[in-house]
Amino acid sequence: MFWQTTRFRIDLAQPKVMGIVNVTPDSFSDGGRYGDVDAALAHCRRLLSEGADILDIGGESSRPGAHPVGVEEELRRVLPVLEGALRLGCPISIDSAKSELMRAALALGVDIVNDINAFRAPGALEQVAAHPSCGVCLMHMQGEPRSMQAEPVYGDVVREVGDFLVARAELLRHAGVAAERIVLDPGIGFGKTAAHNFELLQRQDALLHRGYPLLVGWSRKSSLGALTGRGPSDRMAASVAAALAAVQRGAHIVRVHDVAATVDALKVWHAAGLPGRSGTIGA
Ligand code: 8Y4
Repeated sequence: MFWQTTRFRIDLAQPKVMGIVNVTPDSFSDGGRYGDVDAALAHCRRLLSEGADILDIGGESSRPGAHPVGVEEELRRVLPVLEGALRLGCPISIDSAKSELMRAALALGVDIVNDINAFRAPGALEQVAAHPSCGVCLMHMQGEPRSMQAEPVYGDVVREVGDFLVARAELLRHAGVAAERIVLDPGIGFGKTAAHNFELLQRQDALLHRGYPLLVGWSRKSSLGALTGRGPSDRMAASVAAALAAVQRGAHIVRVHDVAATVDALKVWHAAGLPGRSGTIGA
């Protein structure tokens, strides 16, 4: 299985690690001066040296309760970092739900658009449909970031998430986006209780029989805190365990903060030759 992106056709026979690069004021900020860009690019290089296969660069916090950022501000934060990151020789993903950001990032040559809103914003679908080859990640979210954790309700969360993702994928395909460009993501933590999230992990195989590769992001999320009683900065072991469980259950790409630890764990998992991932050792 492959993921077609702008510059790279990514082989998903082995699980891939997407490293998270947040370009928000609380991450690499000296108040918007050039130091922010340098710090973000230094972080990119570090994640690559640790074994990241893809870098996901975003300028808006999508944590529960976070307030939306204006387009101009997001462009100002993210574009200089994207420009530098595109010279690092690895696939670069833009984490944004805004069509203006997508247009600017695709014009720079970005490889993947990762949209937590699955291209539901006005003009978003048109941006990727107009591009000949960029990769897209469609993520499920119930509600919107500001209010999504208020009272998430599902009948069957796995079925509803799967049906939504396949419907969005079909819409993109009808708009001209080739199937090989599309990856699905259940959106762990986005309008879901801890119980919903763990059910999505336990029954993750049900999201694989749809023919599209699966990307999953458990890294440092609050469901892991609910289980371990630990805060966001102390969830690395839980995050690595969740990433391994997701890969064991067939995930093709894991989105993580702690690249070095995840890559180490995947090496051991691979050497253990466990079945799973289509039943083939290492496949
Ligand atoms: C601590 C740190 C606690 C970060 C929570 C968080 C996903 C994603 C996010 C995901 C895809 C996050 C942009 C949320 N999560 N994109 N983005 N899949 N495709 N929260 O699961 O990391 S941001």
